[in-house]
Amino acid sequence: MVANTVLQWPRGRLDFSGGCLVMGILNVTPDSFSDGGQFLDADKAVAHGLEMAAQGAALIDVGGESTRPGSQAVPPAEQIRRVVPIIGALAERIDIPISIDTHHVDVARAALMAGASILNDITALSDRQMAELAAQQQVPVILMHMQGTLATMQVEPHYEDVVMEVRDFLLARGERARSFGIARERLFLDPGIGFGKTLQHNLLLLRHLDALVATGYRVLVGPSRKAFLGKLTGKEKPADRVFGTAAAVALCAAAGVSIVRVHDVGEMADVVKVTNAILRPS
Ligand code: PMM
Repeated sequence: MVANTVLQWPRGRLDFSGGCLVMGILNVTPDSFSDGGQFLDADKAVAHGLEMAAQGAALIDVGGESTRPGSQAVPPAEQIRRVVPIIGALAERIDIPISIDTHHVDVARAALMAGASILNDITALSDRQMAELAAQQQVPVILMHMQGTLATMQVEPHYEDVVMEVRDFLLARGERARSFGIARERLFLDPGIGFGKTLQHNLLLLRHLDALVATGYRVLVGPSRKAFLGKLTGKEKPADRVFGTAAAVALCAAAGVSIVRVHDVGEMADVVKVTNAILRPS
């Protein structure tokens, strides 16, 4: 089991010995479902990244394309234009790792050159060039499950057994990544909350995170402000879903998840601190 150890790679380090860590989300997009448009201005984006680092983020995830259901694809050149200056400015000023949220190899390469050191790929290395890049650059990779494509994923998602199907898909992608030479300890499995899932599917995946944790891979989960929380609480505005997010984050930390991907870093850093302390009395 690697989950509770220190992960070290040539350009970064993450210490999981105290339990779950917080990843802060920095979407440099006009249309992300919860924070779209807020951080398109480069200065504001960098300031927000610095703020999240100060609030306790262990890493920052930068993305230049919205992944909301049915969203417009953003050409790689435009994604690069959005994210590279921000990654460069942040990498100069913070010493926590920066991940790039993209499934385009050109964006990934440009981001790694600018100072990112983790790949967050919602297509779980579907493009073999991404796998080759990750292996060559020796960076950790987040492998996320999605049913269908961004355009189709929320059109009647269907599973016989969502927990086992998501686990088996991620295990197969983990094996595939390893066949490219990416070390097991550098891979994170992510069930992809909201990506081709109904409310019930999301709840089942969160209820049975042990099935993913038991694989021995580290696990990352992104429940933050998502629509399933709105359905449960009646909160229509994503920014009003902070307490709902907190419930999911506490349960993720308790289930042995290594990283939670969140918007509200200050609040979730507290949630994780308390949960970790209850689980691991010193
Ligand atoms: N969710 C979103 C975007 N990227 N990446 C990973 N690994 N896991 C997620 O759950 C995930 C992701 C969509 O949420 P956002 O628009 O708030 O970033």
